Amino acid sequence: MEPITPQIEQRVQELRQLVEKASYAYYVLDNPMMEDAVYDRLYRELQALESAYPQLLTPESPTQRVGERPAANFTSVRHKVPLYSLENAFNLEEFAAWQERWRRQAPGINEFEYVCELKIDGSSLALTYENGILVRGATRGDGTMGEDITQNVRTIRSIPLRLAADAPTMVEVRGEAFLPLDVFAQSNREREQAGEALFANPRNAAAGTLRQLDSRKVAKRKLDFFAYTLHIPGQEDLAVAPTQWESLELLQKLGFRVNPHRQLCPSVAEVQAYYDRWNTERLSLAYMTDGVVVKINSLKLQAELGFTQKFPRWAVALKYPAEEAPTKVVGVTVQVGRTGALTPVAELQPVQLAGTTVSRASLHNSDRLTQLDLHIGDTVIVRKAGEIIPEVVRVLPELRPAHAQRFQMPSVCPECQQPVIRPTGEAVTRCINSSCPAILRGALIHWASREALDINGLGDKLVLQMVDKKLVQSVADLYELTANSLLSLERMGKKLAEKLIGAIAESKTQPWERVLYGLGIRHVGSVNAQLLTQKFPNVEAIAAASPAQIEAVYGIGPEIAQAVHQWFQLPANQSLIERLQATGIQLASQETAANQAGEKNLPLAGKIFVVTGTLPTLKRDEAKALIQKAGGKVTDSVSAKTNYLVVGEDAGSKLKKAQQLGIAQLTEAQLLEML
Ligand code: 3BA
Repeated sequence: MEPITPQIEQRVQELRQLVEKASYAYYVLDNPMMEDAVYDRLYRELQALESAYPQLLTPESPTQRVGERPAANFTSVRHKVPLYSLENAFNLEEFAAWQERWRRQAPGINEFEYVCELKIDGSSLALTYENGILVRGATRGDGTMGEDITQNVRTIRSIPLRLAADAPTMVEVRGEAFLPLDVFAQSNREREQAGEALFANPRNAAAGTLRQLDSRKVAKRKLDFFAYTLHIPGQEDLAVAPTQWESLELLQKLGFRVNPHRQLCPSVAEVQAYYDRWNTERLSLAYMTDGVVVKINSLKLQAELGFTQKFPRWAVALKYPAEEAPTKVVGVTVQVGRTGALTPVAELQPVQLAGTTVSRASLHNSDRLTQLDLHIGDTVIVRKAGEIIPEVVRVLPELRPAHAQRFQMPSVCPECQQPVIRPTGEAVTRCINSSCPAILRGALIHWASREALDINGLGDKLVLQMVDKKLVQSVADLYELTANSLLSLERMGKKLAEKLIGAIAESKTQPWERVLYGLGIRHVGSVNAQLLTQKFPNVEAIAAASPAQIEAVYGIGPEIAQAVHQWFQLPANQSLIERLQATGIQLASQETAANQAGEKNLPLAGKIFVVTGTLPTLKRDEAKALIQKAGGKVTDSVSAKTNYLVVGEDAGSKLKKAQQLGIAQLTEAQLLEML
C-alpha cells in the first residue's frame, strides 16, 4: 500500500468537509452553494484519493452513502426508548377534550404553550449517532422492536452521516422519512410504464422503499427526512434543550432538516388558526401531510404527564378530515394490462370523496386481495387523495351480509380464457398468452401513444374494434391496413379512414428511440429507451447484445438489461422486428448532432485508463470494452496523462509506475461503480 503523506490526509479531510457542506446546503437548506460541476469535481477527487489510499476510507465519508451489495435480510433491533404512537383528534372538539384531560391531570399548571408541527405522511425512523457518527437507522416497527435498515437510511441525502461539531456522545434522532410528491408521481409513472403495480400513496411508497434490500435502488428513489425528536441518554435534566421548540432548533444545528412550518401556539385559538390555515396551504406543499401534531412545549411538563400504554399524554395528532368513506362493493372486475398483469378492481356503490364521485377502486393485486379477505357485498373503506387512484383500504367484516361470497382471482385470463400464472415472489398474477386480445390492445394503444409512435386518431375505441374484428393481430399489421379495410368499423367514413392510414404511414418517420419505447419492453420507458438507443444505434446491435453489454449502458441496471435481452430472444418478437423492418419503420438512429453531443455526457468521457493484472470477474478485454462504451480511452502504458489504473491481482510494473506518478487506482468494483 502506498504510504500516506500528511498533505494527502489533509486534502482528503478538506474534500470531505467541502462535499459535506455542499450537500448540506443542497439537501438540507435547499440552497446550493456551488455549481453541480464543481461539486462533481470535488466528489471525484475525493473518490480517486480514497481508491488510491483505501486506508483513509471511513464509513462516514460522503462517498460512502450507497452500499456495494444488497442485504440478505434485515435484522430486528430493540429500541432503547420505545417509539410511542400518537393519539388522534379528528376535529377541534376532540382536541379541546384532549386538553381538558391533561389539564385535569396537572391541575397546578396555568401557563403552558404548544408547538404545532405539520404531520408528514411518511414512515418514522430512529437514527442512532455515536461520537457524532451515524451508526444505526431503524424502522419504528411495533414501537419496541424495529428493523435495522442502516444501509438504506444512509442513502437519504438530508440525513447527516456525521453530525455538526460538538454533538453529544450519544444521541438518538427521530423523524419522518418521506417521498416528495413529485418523486412519488414520477416513480408511479415509471412503474406504470414498466408494467409494475403502483404505490397507493407516498407513505406506502416510502415504507416500501425503506424495506428494499438493495440500497442502490433506495438511493434512486430520493427519499427525504424531517427530524422532530431527539433523545440524549443522561440528559434527562433537560440542560441542552428544555423545550420541544429548542429541541427542533438543536436538531437543525446538528445538521438535520427540520420542517420550517412549525409554530408556537399559546392557546387553543392559535392552534385552531394554524390548523385552519394549513388545511388549505398544505395542498401546495411538495410533500403530503395529513394533520397537525400538537405537542406541549415544556419538556418538564411532558415528563410530568408521561405516557399511557400507547401514547404520550403531551402530544396529539389533530387530523384533517379523512378523504376516506365507507361504501359497499357490488362486484369485482379484473382488468388485464398491456403487460398481462391482472388488476382486480372493486365496483362500488358511488360515494363522494375528495370532491369527486368514486364508483371504482383498485384492489391492487392478489396479495392485497388475500390480505383484505374481500367478499362481494362487503362494506369497505375507500380512500382517495389528490391525484392518487382510489383504493380499498379496509374491509369491515362485521357488516358482511350472510352467505357473502369471497372474491377469488380467476385462474384463467378474463379476456382470453388461457390459464394465468403467478410467478413466485411476485404479487402480480399474469396472463402470458402473447395473442391475448387485452395484451394486444394494450400494445397497440401504447404503440400509438404520444411518446411512442404518436399516431393521431388511433385511440382506445378504435383499437378495441380493430382487435375485436381481428383486423390487426400485431402492431406490424397496422402498416398493412388499407382505407377500405377500415370501412367496416363503426362510425368510420372514407375521409376518416384515409386520414388514419396517412397518420399510420407518417409514423414510419418517428425516430428509433420512440420505436424502441413503443415496443413496450418491460422496464423500458422513454428515458431508458433514449439511453439504450444512444449506445445501440440499430436494432441488430441491441438484439445481439448480452445482458452484460446492455448493463454497461450508463443508467441501465441488471433487471432492465435482463428484460431487454429476454425480449429479443423470443421468436415471436424476432418475427415482429422482421416484419417492422419490411415496413420501413426506423430501427436505426439517424446520425444526428444531438447524438454526438450525447457522447460528451458519458460518465468516463475524456478519461484515460490503463488496465493491469487479473480482475476478479471481467476479462481484461471486457473491462476495456466497458470503459470505451462509457466514453473513456484505454491505453497500454502508464504515463502522466493516465487518469486511472484499474488494478487486478498480480499487477507488476504498471502498478509501480502508477504509484510513482501518483495515479489513482481502481478495483474492478470501483470501476463498475463509476460506470
Ligand atoms: N411528530 C410524527 N410521534 C411526531 C414523539 C411523538 C411523535 C410521531 C410524530 C410520539 C410527523 C409516531 C411515531 C413516533 C417518534 C414515535 C411529527 C410526526 N411526534 N411531526 C410525540 O410529522 N409525522 N409519530 N416517532 N416517536
